[in-house]
Amino acid sequence: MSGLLEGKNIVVMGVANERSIAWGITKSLHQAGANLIFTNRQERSYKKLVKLLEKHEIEPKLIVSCDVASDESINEAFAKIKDEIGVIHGLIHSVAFANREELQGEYADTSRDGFLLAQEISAYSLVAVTKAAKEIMTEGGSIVTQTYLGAERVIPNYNVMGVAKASLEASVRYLAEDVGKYGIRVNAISAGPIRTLSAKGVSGFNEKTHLLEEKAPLRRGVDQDQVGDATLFFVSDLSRGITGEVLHVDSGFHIIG
Ligand code: NDP
Ligand code: N5H
Repeated sequence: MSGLLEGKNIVVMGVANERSIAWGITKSLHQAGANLIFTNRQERSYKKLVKLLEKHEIEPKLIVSCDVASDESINEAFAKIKDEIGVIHGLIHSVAFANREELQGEYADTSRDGFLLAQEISAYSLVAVTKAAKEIMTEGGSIVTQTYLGAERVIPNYNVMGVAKASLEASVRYLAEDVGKYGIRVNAISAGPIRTLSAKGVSGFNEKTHLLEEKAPLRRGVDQDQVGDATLFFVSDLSRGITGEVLHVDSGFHIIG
């Protein structure tokens, strides 16, 4: 796979630590020869990222701060990427947030603010970054986001995030139509449960991983590296005929009734 992304500039959003899905993606893209640009929200994530890159001897092209809750922050981040890098060829969106107390109990109890927050950070953010990224994807490109089965089915506790992911998946289709004429593709990976910082402490996570090991066709869980390689496929020209798609990387769990 080495050389598949040689000379391509790819922006990766959402590395919080070594367990992040975005870190699995980073390793796959790096092995394929990509030049990597990173964005973080929290200082803590920035520090973790710098250490991880050193440990794995990956030289980042640029690391910029970006809080997707703010248009100003997104605009500043992409202006800096434009100034220092110029053209980009790919964007990895691996960002989501909902209030922890709304990821349990009844969806019907979701607050107005909690609903809007989950939509803003987990779904609208893809629209906002696509808008910014398309301006510097002048040679065509590929945008990849991360979703979960809870967008398609009612999965206990996923609640407000399930509705946000449904909105994210619909956005993938609408955005794919908009930017297709510029040679830009937009796709999503729907990963099975992976133990990350976000997943920490949320109710029902352990049962979900056991369910995959018992019921999925492949009878095993999913890891960050599998999502990384599937994302590499979407970023690379190997997937040049595919856009507006949601690809399940879940040991086949979603086909089981
Ligand atoms: P992580 O906790 O590792 O990553 C979540 C990231 O979201 C963090 O890097 C965090 O940045 C970022 N983030 C949150 N709010 C903002 C914001 N306002 N602006 C910018 N960045 C923000 O968890 P995962 O790797 O699990 O999550 C990545 C994606 O994968 C999410 O979309 C998640 O829904 C999806 N997913 C996860 C699955 C799983 O089982 N883990 C399964 C299917 C999909 P910071 O740390 O700087 O705050
Ligand atoms: C059915 C399940 C289990 C229940 C639902 C979990 C949903 C998790 C998604 C969101 C993104 C988690 C979240 O926002 C946590 C925050 O409230 C608290 N955490 C933080 O603030 C940490 C420090 C930062 C880094 O996190 C973020 N997000 O910024 C779903 C699981 C089986 C699969 C899963 C875990 C899916 C998913 O979308 O992540």
